[in-house]
Amino acid sequence: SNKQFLADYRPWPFELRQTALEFDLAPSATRVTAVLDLAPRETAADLVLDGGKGLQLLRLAIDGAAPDPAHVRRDEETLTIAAAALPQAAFRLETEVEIDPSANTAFEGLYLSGGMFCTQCEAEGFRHITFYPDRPDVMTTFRVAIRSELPVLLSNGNPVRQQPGLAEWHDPWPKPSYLFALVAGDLVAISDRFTTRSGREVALNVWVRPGDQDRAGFALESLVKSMRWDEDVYGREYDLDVFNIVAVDDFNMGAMENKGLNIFNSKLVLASPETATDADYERIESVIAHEYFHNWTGNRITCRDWFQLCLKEGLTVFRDQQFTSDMRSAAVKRISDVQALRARQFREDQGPLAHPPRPDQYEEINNFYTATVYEKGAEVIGMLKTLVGDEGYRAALDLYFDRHDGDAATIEDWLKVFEDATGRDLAQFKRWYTDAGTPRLTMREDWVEEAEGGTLVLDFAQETPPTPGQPVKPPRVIPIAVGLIGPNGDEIAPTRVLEMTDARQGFRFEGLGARPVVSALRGFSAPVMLERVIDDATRAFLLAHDTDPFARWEAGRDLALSALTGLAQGQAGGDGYVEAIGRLIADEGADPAFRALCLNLPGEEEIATRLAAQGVTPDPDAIHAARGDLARRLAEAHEALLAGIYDRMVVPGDYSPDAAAAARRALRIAALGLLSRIDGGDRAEVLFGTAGNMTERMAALTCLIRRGRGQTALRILEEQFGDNRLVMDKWFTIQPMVAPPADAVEIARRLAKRPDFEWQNPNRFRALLGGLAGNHAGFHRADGAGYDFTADWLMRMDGANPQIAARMSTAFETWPRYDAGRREKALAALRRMAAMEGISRNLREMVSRMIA
Ligand code: B3K
Ligand code: ZN
Repeated sequence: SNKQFLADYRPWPFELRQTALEFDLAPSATRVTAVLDLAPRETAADLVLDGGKGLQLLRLAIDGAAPDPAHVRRDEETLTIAAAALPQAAFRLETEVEIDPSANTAFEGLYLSGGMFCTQCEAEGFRHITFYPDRPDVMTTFRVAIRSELPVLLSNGNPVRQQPGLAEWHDPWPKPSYLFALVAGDLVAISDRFTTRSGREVALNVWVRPGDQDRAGFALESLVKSMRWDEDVYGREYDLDVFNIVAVDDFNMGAMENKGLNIFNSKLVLASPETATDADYERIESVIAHEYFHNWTGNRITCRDWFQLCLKEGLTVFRDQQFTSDMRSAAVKRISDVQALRARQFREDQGPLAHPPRPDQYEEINNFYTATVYEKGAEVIGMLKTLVGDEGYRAALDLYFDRHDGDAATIEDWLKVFEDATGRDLAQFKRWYTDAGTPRLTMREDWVEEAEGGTLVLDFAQETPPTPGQPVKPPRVIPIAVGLIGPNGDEIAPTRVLEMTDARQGFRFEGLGARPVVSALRGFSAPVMLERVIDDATRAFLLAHDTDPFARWEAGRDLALSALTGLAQGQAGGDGYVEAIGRLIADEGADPAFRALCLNLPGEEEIATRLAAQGVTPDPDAIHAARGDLARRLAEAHEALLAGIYDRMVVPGDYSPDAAAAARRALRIAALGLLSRIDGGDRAEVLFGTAGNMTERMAALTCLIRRGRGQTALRILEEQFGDNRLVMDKWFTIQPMVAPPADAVEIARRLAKRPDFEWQNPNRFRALLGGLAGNHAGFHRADGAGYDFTADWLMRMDGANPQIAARMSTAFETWPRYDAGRREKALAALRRMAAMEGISRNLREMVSRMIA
């Protein structure tokens, strides 16, 4: 196999002093000339350059002369020039290659999307453009010339020359090849200006296809907010004269932080009230921020090697989460981040794909852009900040920027700045980076009544189940934020952070009057699964009184999950939950967004995950029925309250995507979702016909489909938006996702036959296959039809775009938790994929890890 190991890291034996590139663009025959100024660091090293199969080498020269062919070796992935053919001192290497962007269906390297040239180089796409040391620790300045008749020609850095048919760009900031970008097309910009704190004038442009300008404004505003925030909160300024963002329709992921030229999936740029939901707006704002923040955490300071990916991704996610908390509601943001972490990262950690935030081996690095590297990577930084405090964090970050600007750094470098800035020893803390798995934290309470008042002892035990390749897990440092609430509902001890370092550890709270109720793991202070003995009455008490919004929400969540896991196993229950929710939604003083979060029942996948963590085999059909049942009971019990909310939470005036308006809509549609279980869908039908915004229309459509009366609305949406790709992606997703489980596969099959199922477009493919995978009981249909349908499409996609096939294969990652019948069918599908002739390295690695 092609496995790479962290332990094998060696610096590149050459110094690269500058890179000059020249592109002659043509759809099927683009010429790329690369001039690399090199110098050997060690004597007698061969020069090994990365270069994919698609590069046709036309010319090779060292200091102007062709080397002796006997010293040049080409294989499928590299071009090697023997040390014997290299000068002892600085030399200039020149190559010219021809590539075919029109044949590039993998969307990695230089490719075409709707007639426009664009690039995606992270992680290892640059080697499909030219021969190069395509590794993040080789950083240099770039000069780029682009020849093309297309009107807009962009690359990184500052423009040097713009004339018809030619543009030249210079990027003065040394960067690795993965941050290179080029765009050429018939584009228009909406523009603004930004003056940095120290007075640099920056031109801001969001480039879109003609006609899309009126949907790009929100992205541009989000950029300005991000630039200001990074100055205010981290003291980080922008460092070029222009900042360009380009929207493209064919893109493998969300967006890319190329220096000065961010390239975005169009779904993360284009938004209007009629086409985008509140969630879309919030996501656009946070991804624009994320990519912008990479300018410092990723670009100015990059990663030494790809094992260190969470150095830039975990930190940048942490920063974008802070940004969104500041722009919107911190409480709501924290709760939704935890929900997402559990849905994606805990799921990953529980299954065969578990890996540490800093893996130490991989076959295909693109398979490691995961929830563990990103979201858990961010959680680890949150814990660090909790442990060292806000000031310690700020001092460490200042030191990080100071010490490592211009570096390709490591997790060791990162931890060292925290140690140096705060004096703390982080040796044990480092396990969060190197060990996989979600710790199970058990809490036991002991109350000792004494003469001068009682003592509460909290006993914690931590244990992390084995993960692939890591059978034994030593204890970690776990910051546990705890508060105490008195019997009358008043907080009697404010939040205190307990630092657990041992496998078992007790903490005492002395001099207490009466026995308090413990609010544990406030703010979700560590990414662990907390288990405690607690009854429904205490949970309801916390839901009513906890002062920590996360812990308060969590109490309600726990009530719901204990009801649902019981119901899914044929037990009775749920009355306590129904009652507690009634009190909460009647509380007009509570934040509408918070009430909405409490009203939304846990999804079926989350219920399955909870059952699996308890050692119970989840039954998808029973889970589906249990959830439907509890939703109906909630609606019946609180019909009048919910109807009142639905009628009152109308947002007056023009649509605005701000947090307050979005919160009212969220509560309104949460009420609608429940009411539609008992009103036959009548309210939803009215709302679909009258709402002026996509948030409410999609919510209404969901209810209608669930009630089996979505056909008319689906037809209307298609008539209105048939030529809008982003809306039609939603249309493709919602049908298999919300359909009754028994119908989901047939619906997906029928949709896949439509001419507008342009499966090579990643968004469209993800819409359909992701929609089906999002229907828990539908995907896990007992006869294996969901598995087979998905596997067939993954194999087809693998031939065109291995990254997308591999990414979507994670639909299977939970297979070991189900019953023998389902396991056998899922495994058969995985084996069928593994046996496919010509399978990509990407998909092969994923399926073999899942089968192992
Ligand atoms: N750094 C890119 C992700 C690249 C994914 C390559 N397979 C976007 C981001 O995290 O900001
Ligand atoms: Zn990122």
